Amino acid sequence: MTDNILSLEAILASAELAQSADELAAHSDYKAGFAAVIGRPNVGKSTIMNELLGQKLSITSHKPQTTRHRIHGIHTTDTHQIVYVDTPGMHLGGQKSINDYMNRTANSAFADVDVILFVVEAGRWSSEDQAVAKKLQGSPTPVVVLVNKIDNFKNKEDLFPYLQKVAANVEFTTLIPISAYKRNGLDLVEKEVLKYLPNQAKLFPEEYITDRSTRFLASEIIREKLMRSLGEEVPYGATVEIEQLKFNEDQNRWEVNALILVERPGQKQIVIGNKGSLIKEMGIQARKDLTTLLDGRVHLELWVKIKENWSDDARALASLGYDDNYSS
Ligand SMILES: Nc1nc2c(ncn2[C@@H]2O[C@H](COP(=O)(O)OP(=O)(O)OP(=O)(O)O)[C@@H](O)[C@H]2O)c(=O)[nH]1
Ligand SMILES: [Mg+2]
Repeated sequence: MTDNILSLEAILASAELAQSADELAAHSDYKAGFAAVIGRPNVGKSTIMNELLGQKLSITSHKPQTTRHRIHGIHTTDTHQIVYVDTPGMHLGGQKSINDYMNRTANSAFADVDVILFVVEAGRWSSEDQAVAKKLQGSPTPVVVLVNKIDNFKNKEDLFPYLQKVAANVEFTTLIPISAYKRNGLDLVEKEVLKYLPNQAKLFPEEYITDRSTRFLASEIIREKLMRSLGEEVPYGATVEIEQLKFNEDQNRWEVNALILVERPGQKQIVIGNKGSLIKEMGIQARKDLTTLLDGRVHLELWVKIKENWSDDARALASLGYDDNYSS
């Protein structure tokens, strides 16, 4: 017996095992996993993810179909790591390749997550919400419904008929009314998500906030300014490609060259604006956010080019980063 204890001590004294024993202890109640944020366009998915992360990662605008790619937002604490998966809004209209890409991307985000956050907009239930609800029927993954934008209801009791309608149409485990704007209910969301995460070690190093590259985030910042500044039609025909992103030691600044691709000459003119006024304004806005992203001075050059029909051409899409198997 004494012999056994001694040999156990000897084994634990070996550096390798002692370390793994430590690790085991540290991870035994650590939780980590994925929470997909899904729903139709414009319900506030990206705003919610940003607020849950406590920082702006995913771009937002009042126009539907702002998010075009899947993007991970990683929230790490001493006790858990939640990887939120922001997704493009699932939509019914739009027959172009880019619409297929966006819907496919959103659909594939359901797979292999620990919990689904289905976002709807307080007071609005459309055929697109219904289509998402239908997809979730019989889901083996738990579904939490987030009824967002409750700040639009002064009298919260007026919400009840809507909540009942949602309850009649969606199979869910929990429904949480929230306002991303006012940060109401977000702590409840995090608590709810944690219920479904398995005990396991971190999935990403703790300093990671996303799985996406700086280049990708830079192009998204510029695209956000297009979504926010342009009228109804044009932003859907526009995409952004970063041609150069490098730090210039001599000038002590980042140099970012980006191409805004549009589909028609008329769109190019709109993006440029009267005597270049619109592109200049968008550049000022984008540079501000890029300065935060890159944590340094930024020199930004924007160019507009026509690439006909890029949004309905599968090969052009893939070459522009609309790729199902993106690597960064
Ligand atoms: N009143 C109100 N508006 C909100 C709230 N959350 C988001 N919004 C607004 O709703 C609009 C859409 O927000 P997004 O976060 O871009 O929505 P989304 O679901 O990611 O949209 P897509 O990317 O197009 O699918 C923006 O104008 C937001 O400012 C909220 O809690 N209250
Ligand atoms: Mg979005």
